[in-house]
Amino acid sequence: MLDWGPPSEVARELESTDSDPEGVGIMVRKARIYPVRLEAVPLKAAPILKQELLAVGGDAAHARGIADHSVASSPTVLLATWGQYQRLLPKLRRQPFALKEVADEVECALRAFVGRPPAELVGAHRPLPLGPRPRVLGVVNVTPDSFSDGGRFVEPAAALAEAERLIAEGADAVDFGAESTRPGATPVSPESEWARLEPVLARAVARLPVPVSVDTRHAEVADKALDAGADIVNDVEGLRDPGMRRVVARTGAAAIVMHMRGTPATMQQETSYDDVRREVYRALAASVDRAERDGIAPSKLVVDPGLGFGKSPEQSLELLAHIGELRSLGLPVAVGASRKSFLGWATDERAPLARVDAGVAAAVYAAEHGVAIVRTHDVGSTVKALRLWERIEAARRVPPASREARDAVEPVL
Ligand code: HH2
Repeated sequence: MLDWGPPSEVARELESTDSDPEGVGIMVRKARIYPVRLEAVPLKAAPILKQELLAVGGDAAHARGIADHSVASSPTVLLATWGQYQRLLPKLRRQPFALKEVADEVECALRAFVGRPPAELVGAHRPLPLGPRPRVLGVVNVTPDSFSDGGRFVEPAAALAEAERLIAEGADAVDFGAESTRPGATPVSPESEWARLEPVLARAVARLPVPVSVDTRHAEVADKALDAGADIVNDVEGLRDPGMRRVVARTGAAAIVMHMRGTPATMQQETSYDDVRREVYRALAASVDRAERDGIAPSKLVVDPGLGFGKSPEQSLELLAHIGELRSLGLPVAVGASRKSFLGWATDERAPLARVDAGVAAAVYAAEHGVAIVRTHDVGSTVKALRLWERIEAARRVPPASREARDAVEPVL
């Protein structure tokens, strides 16, 4: 049995048989199926799509109702190798019944498999370099009531010392928050939030050698923070407020668009989803659309599923399990699992500080699934785990010897 992952490992294994390099190149392309899900393929298009896939050696699953015309459209899962898609796409583009649009959608999904994340996230003042391992966003809560570190960093000097400690441990950026967004937290007015943040931020941007992010859902706080030198807005309300979108667009800040229904005060009454993965995906796509329409460049945006925000433990776990799917949105993905209650639920640990190991495991899982930014309180252990992950990845991605195999492991569209 062979336990291989990326195409480079497949190629080197095939090369080790002393097979002909051209043959290795061809076989590498056959070793992996790229599953693609389309949400609503029209009734007339679905059977043609299946036929065309079968003709190239792939397959497609759609609703039984397509056969007896009892549905108008169907979610469809396509199964094919890279080479099979290359033969399929030109054929679809010559067909009627919206199959050209289907081809475009498939191509966009395939891009998510092979596309590299941008080299950096350009903040309002400083860039945050991205990849090859996830960047670590260290958390400092300047609040009396945050769920895991509330009260520890209310004093500006303590907050700053914590930020410096996180950077010494390897944080690539620091996220300052001055309003707890845990379920049931008392909302804080923008004035009080800024009163907590201002003395910290002014010193932080002058002293810290990394980009500074501000965790706020209030446009006026974001505006003042960016003016004071912050680089990134981390908005748990996903840029829902047009005023927040205006601030981000005008200042050139980067923004983390997080998913949450309602507000921190109401979110736990909104945990009913038919299909949490798809609903979070669609909501994030809509938020990104709104942001782009309001003049925020895609290169400024990051998406985050908002684990624990109006989600049951099972739903948070499901979102984490499928976190890689969010890469289909074509943007870097961020995730924050550290110390959260769903980790406690999964590992039977009640105290947030007893969930550090589980948070590190979640970060490694996220890395494995292409996440670009991990938000955590526990920077030192997360960075060490991710460094090991990076070394393991590098060992899996040693390029094969022949040019043919090297070309095959980096499929292009
Ligand atoms: N989680 C929290 C706060 N902000 N931002 C993003 N992008 N993603 C998250 O998962 C996320 C977030 C909750 O953690 P914390 O800040 O420690 O708690 P509190 O809201 O109680 O201050």
